[in-house]
Amino acid sequence: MTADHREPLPLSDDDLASLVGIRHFELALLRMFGAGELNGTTHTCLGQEYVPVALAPLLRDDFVLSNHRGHGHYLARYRDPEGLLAEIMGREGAVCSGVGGSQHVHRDGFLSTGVQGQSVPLAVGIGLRFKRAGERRVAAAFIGDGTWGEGAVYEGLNMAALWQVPVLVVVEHNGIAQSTPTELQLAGTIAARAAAFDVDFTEVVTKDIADIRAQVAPVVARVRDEHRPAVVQFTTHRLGPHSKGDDTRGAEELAALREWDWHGELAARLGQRFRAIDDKERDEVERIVERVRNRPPATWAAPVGAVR
Ligand SMILES: Cc1ncc(C[n+]2csc(CCOP(=O)(O)OP(=O)(O)O)c2C)c(N)n1
Repeated sequence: MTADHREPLPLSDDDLASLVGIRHFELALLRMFGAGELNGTTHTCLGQEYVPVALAPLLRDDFVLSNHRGHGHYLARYRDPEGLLAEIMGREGAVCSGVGGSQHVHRDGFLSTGVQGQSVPLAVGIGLRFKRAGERRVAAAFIGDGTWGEGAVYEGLNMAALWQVPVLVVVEHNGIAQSTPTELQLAGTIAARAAAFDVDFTEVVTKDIADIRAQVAPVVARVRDEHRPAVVQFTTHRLGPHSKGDDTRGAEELAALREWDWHGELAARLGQRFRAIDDKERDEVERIVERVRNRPPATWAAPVGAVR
C-alpha cells in the first residue's frame, strides 16, 4: 500500500467538489447496474479519482485520450456528469448521442477507448499534428499498468521518442489488471521500459492534489515546450471491482484499501467543510440520475464541438 508521509497542502473547495462528485457518480452507476437499470458494462475509477482531478488544470487545452476506466478523466475535464450519465444510459443530452456508452466517449479534445493500448499510437498521431501545426499542445494518454502488455504501447513510445512528439503517457498503476496482480504479468518495471526508449519517467505516489500538480507541471511543460515524450506513473489503488462485481481480492486486502482511500482521509482532516461539499455533490448526482432516467432515448446528433 502506498503511503504519503508529507504534510498535506491546501485543497480548494472546487477540487474537493470535483473529487467527491466523481466518487458519487461512480457509486451511483454501480447501484444502478445492481438494480438492472443499466446495460452493458462499466469500469469505475473508485479510489483513483484524484489522478484526473489533479491533472485537469495542467491539461486544460490539450488532448486527452482515455481508457475503459475513463469516467473520472471525462468528469474532471468537463464537470459534466449529466452528459456522461445520459451517454451511459442512452438518453437525450448524451455527450455523443449514446452511441459510445461508458467506454467510447468523444468530445472536443477528448476520446476514450475500451481497446487497451490503442490510445498511445493515437496520441502520437495527434501530438505530431500539434507539433507540425506549431500548436503548443500535448496529447495525453491515460493507461493502466496491465496495458503495458500491449505491443502498440511500445510502437507508440518508439515513434514518440524518435520523432520528438509531445506525448504524455499517464499510467494509473493500481497493481492489478482485471484480476491479475501486476507482479504476475509485468516483468521488470515501467520505469525501465520508458528508459529503454529514452523517454522521461516520473513516479508519483502522493494523493495530495497540490503536491501532484507541483511534481507533474514541470514534466508537462517539458513535453509541451521541448516536444519530449514522458511517462508519469501514479502508484495508486483500485477500490472497487474491475467492472461491476468481479473483485477477486480478499476481505483483508479490501479493508486495507479502504484505509488508504482519500475519501476517509479528507473527511477526517476537513470535517464539516468536507461533509457539506460531499453531501451537496451526492445530492446533485441523485438529482441528475432522476432527471436523466426520465428522459427519452437519445437521437443522433453531431458530437459536442468539432474535432480539432
Ligand atoms: C486489447 C484488449 N485486450 C483485453 C481487453 C479486456 N480488458 C479490459 S480492461 C483489462 C485490464 C486492464 O488493466 P489495466 O491496464 O491495468 O487497467 P485497470 O483496469 O487496472 O485500470 C482487460 C484485460 C481489452 N479491453 N482490450
